[in-house]
Amino acid sequence: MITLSEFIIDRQADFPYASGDLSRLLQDIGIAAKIVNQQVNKAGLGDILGAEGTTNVQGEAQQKLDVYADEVFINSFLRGGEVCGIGSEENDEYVAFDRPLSKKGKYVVLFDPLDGSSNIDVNVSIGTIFSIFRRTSSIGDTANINDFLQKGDEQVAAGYVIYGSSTMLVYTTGHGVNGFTLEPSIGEFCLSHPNMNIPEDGKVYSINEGHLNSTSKGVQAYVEYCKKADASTNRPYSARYIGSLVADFHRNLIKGGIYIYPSTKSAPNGKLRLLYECSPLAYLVEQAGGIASDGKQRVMDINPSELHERVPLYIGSKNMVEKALAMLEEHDAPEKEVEKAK
Ligand code: P6P
Repeated sequence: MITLSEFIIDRQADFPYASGDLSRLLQDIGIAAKIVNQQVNKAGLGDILGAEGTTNVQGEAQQKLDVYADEVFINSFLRGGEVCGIGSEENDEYVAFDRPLSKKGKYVVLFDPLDGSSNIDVNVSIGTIFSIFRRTSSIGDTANINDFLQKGDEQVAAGYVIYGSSTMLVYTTGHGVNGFTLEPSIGEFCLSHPNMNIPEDGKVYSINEGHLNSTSKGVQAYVEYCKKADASTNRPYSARYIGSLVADFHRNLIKGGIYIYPSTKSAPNGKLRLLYECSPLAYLVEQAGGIASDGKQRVMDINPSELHERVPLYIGSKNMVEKALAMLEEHDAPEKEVEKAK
């Protein structure tokens, strides 16, 4: 049984110039995840349920567990010293740490402390998503916005924690994807899913069909394609939509599938945030052999312009995402829009 800490140290050799800072940062994330897991596991018991009575920058009611998870991860990064600043769904602005030790930190972390938090009160799996960049500002200076507005290709590590029937931490540092399951009896994440690869095909499509009438013709055509019987292409697919991105992504990573959060009339850029949801999951899925697109371009190619920027997301099995993108191209091409305008 290999623990997360042992694995991280072993893999440090993948980076000849590694000083151990990234290794320590990844271990800090593992510790924070165990602390959050403690509370998630008993959310129904304490008074930690229910909204904190505040709203985040997205205007979404903040659940107490959201705020708690945000604080746990921030404190872990502050204590570790490897991080000079953070961006989080629960904080309107980025936070530049002003401790002298933190100003020497080489990395910034963007994270969604508890994605899918509306599911907390109904006991559905939720997750933490994180993305790690090397800072672009000088070591010793105070972090600035440019440290955070980096495109996905610049990530040095990315991953998620899923608090589900078991608690898992899945991450990549650019050398494949590995999954660790929390062994409660020893309080350690143990390697359970080495070298994860997403099947090129799957039988599951994940999209909120309640929004379908406000999506493009291409999205509607792809969903109809998913439902049409054709044994030669494994269809009809099964619809699975948990309302928790990490849970839908994790299932599709293991079994194959596609997750779509498209542009809609009310949300032209979709709902999901580029920097701490789409970009880290795009890094993971590409490392696992899959594809992540905003419908027009590779998610990892997008140059962010603001911290909480939203983008549409098509992510999962290579052949399924390629088919979806082809149907967007066929039905939503700009010249089609010109025809409509006539
Ligand atoms: P909708 C949760 O709020 C989240 O960010 C993702 O975890 C989830 O997949 C999606 O939004 C659900 O959004 O609009 O379908 O309820």
